[in-house]
Amino acid sequence: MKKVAVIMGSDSDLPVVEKAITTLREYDVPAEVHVYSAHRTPEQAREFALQARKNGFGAIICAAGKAAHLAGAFAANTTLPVIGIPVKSSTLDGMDALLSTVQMPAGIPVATVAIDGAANAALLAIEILSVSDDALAERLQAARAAATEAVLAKDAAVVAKFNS
Ligand code: RP5
Repeated sequence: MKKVAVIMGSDSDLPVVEKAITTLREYDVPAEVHVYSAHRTPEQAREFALQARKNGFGAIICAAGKAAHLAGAFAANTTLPVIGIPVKSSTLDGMDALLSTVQMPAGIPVATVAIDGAANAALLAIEILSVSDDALAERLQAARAAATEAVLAKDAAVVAKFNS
């Protein structure tokens, strides 16, 4: 199976990023985690992105806050799918990171999830890998079915309490 890279701009992003790591582990998807910064370690970030496909990665998750150029910098140096997590780490509540991550110029896409949306970033990476992995696709489908059952049980509880 291809690996997923989980990159964060600072270790201060880890409380948010951990949810992506645990989600990938729930699906037994191999992940490699790093702190690389578009601004503080641009050479290391570039080198990792340039080598990522050759090194067996199938998707790259990049989490960063403030002037969040990490996902865009990775996308500039690879044609692997790059998923951006804007992190709420400033006085602007993550809007700065959201706009910095999502507003990419045509030709260099970044699939941006919600502010602090680490679980969805991991699930999107898993969905990308599942295109060529039927077992992974089945596990995703089973999780969706379980989530549907959970909501229907909650509906039944409120119906019983308020509608009878
Ligand atoms: C961004 O600046 C990082 O991704 C982090 O969200 C933010 C603050 O970084 P630290 O100053 O806590 O290292 O580059």
